[in-house]
Amino acid sequence: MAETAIQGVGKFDVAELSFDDFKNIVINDYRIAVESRQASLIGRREVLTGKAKFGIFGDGKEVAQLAMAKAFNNGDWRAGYYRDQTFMFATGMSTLKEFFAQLYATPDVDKEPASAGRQMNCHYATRFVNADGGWINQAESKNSSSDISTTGGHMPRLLGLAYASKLYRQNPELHDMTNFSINGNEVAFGSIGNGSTSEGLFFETFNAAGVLQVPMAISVWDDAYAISVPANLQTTKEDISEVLKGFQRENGTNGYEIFKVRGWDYVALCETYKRAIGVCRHEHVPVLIHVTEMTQPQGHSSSGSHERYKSKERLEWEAEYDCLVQMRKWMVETAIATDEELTELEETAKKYVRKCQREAWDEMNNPIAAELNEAVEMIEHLAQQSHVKNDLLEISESLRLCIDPGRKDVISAIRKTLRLTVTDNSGERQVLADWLNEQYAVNVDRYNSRLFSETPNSPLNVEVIAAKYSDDTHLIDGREVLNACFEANLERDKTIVAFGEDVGAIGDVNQGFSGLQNKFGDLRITDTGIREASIIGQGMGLAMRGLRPIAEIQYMDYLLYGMNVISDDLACLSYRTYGGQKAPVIIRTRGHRLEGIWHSGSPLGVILSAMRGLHICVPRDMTQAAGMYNTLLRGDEPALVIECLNGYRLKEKLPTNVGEFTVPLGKAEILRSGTDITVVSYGSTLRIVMEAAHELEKSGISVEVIDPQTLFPFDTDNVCGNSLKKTNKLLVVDEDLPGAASAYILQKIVEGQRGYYSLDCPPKTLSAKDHRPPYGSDGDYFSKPSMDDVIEKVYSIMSESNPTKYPPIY
Ligand SMILES: Cc1ncc(C[n+]2csc(CCOP(=O)(O)OP(=O)(O)O)c2C)c(N)n1
Ligand SMILES: [Mg+2]
Repeated sequence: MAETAIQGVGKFDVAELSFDDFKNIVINDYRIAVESRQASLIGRREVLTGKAKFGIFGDGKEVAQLAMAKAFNNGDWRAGYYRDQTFMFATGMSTLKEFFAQLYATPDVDKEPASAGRQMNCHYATRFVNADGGWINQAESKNSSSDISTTGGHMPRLLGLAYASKLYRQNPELHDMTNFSINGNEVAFGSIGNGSTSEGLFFETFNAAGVLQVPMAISVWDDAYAISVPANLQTTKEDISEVLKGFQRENGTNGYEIFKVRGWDYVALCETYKRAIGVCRHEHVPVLIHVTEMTQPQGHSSSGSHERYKSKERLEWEAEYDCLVQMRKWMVETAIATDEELTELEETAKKYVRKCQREAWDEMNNPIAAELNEAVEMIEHLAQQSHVKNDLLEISESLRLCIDPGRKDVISAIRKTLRLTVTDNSGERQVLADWLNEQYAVNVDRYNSRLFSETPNSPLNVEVIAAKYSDDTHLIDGREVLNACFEANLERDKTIVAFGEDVGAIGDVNQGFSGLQNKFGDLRITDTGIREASIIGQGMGLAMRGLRPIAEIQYMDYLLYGMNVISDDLACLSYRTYGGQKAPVIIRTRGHRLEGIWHSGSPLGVILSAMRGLHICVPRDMTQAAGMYNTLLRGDEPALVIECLNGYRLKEKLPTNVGEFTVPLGKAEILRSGTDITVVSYGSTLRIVMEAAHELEKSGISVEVIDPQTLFPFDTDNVCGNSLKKTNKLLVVDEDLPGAASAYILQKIVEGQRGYYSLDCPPKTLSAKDHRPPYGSDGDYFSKPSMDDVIEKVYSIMSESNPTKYPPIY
């Protein structure tokens, strides 16, 4: 049999398939599965011999994935997990060489397109953002959203990918967006392990899809274990489809179609997937395909052996019911192929996979070997005239002898050489230093780039347009400014949708979307269940498919319920795909002071640490918020906008260009000029700071108040640092915990903007207390910064530097 590459599964639904055609399709399928198995076996060996750091593979899950791939069409989407290599090969979304390139962490997007070497092995992704930042034609391609390692963490995203099909089908205005969807016919395929169905995110997503009736097909790969923990400790009745039976749709109800099939039964699997995906695609009904009796021939991962926790009987059963063994048996029994033919196929597959593995290894290592040789030569050259000749020769020799060297070995040797020769002034040393700097630049691109989209469509490139006001502008409630902004944007861009708890019928709890569902319909302004994580995932999936979602989290305190999705999935999407994927979802929420322990939150420290990869906007009022939405809706990156909870009824002027004016990100504003001290604050505390500054003026203290407006990016023009050159004193005020967001702001100004050199007294922070604020006005007064606190803090700083002029108050 000729040497072959994986070419994708054949479909059975071709009219008048002859037995020979049928045979060929089955044999080709078997070959894909065997090649996939070989990849798992060799992959594990590569880890155990130290050539790769970690391995987790899809062995034991191959046959079901052949069947799933047959049902997967152009335009469809996948959100899955680390067992899906056979599916990726069978659909042509990945190749064996790419599989090994990822195993070796090859930091080259051409060789490893899923993540450019950033993700562990078997974490898949297709690239749907072009180099210029535009979208590929998703309707013509097969699409896999980028995997994450957290089990079940991808479920909310799956919901959004499926929900996009619903919008594309049901909203006629979107029917011309044929680069993204053909009438919403696309199915979102999810895969998840049996153990991971215990996660809350699975159940939350499952319920939401049943409510929404979206074309989502979840396959549960059930191998009866989650690492070492068996099904009886994971799942009620040890059977997830049994437990979920209540979701089965019945006459006149919404719900699911639920299927159960054994993972080694090729024929039943093909039939089941055909039926299940047919219902899902045509009727837009979510389906669950519970694939049981799967195995793990090599155990969970390269980190341990399953002999430790599986009984002898279980291991014997797994050997017998290995899906490849069963498929092979069936093929021989039904005369699809002879034992000899299949043995030959297996031998060929083995050689072919080995060849792919070697090529991937060479492609990873040849550039490093070249860099290493260059480095050795340069170090030896430098050694000839160095006072530490022997030390340098030792470094070059051990570098030359390094087994399976990595870039870190090369760079580390050079850095050590430069340290040892710090007093040398030779040209050779300079050559080495220049080379190192060049390598740094290349390595920044390899290892540190693309946290954001870095495309021309970045919101940082959106044109700045000032707000305009007419002469007869009167004051209205802040929420009405937002409402007008949203209305104008919904009118302008048919891809914008907004959803969240109470966003639809009543237009959100503070009425920012009031009246807009009536005007634009419930597909664009939509109520959701109470399910923050899947609200974020819903937004993420929509944004990946070319829509512009505003996903609302009712209060900032509830953001924590969606935080895992934001942090693990959304924030690192661009980074972990080296810019190959993006999801420009705007998360809208409201926070800062109001009432009580769960309605006054301002946990910006948590947000800044967990959400790097999103723009973090903290508008001081609704006009600034509107300008930020206008900016973000014209850019292509995700963002969080935190409106001031207590600001909706404060009076503001309505700009005449309320849907057009933009507030640039990262641009701080001086709200009040002063000469004695700089106070930096954001969000709700700004009003207090402004009132305090007014009071302090009466005592002869001139306060400069700066609003950074966005915490990420932070004051890119050094407005704060420049202010310190004038005032030499700094106070940061916020209502987060002490040492949280205020510490971040201090780091940005004192270190990043070199503010330290302008200070003539220690910089200070004024934050809330360590605990959450108790209910009621007195609770607020005694736990969050009040005007009295700001005045006295500013005064104390002034007093510290001039006690005669500013004697202590009390
Ligand atoms: C949120 C989270 N918790 C724990 C883990 C560690 N972990 C990785 S795989 C795994 C078991 C998953 O079992 P299952 O869902 O049955 O999938 P299988 O590996 O058996 O296919 C665990 C606990 C993780 N990656 N993410
Ligand atoms: Mg399992």
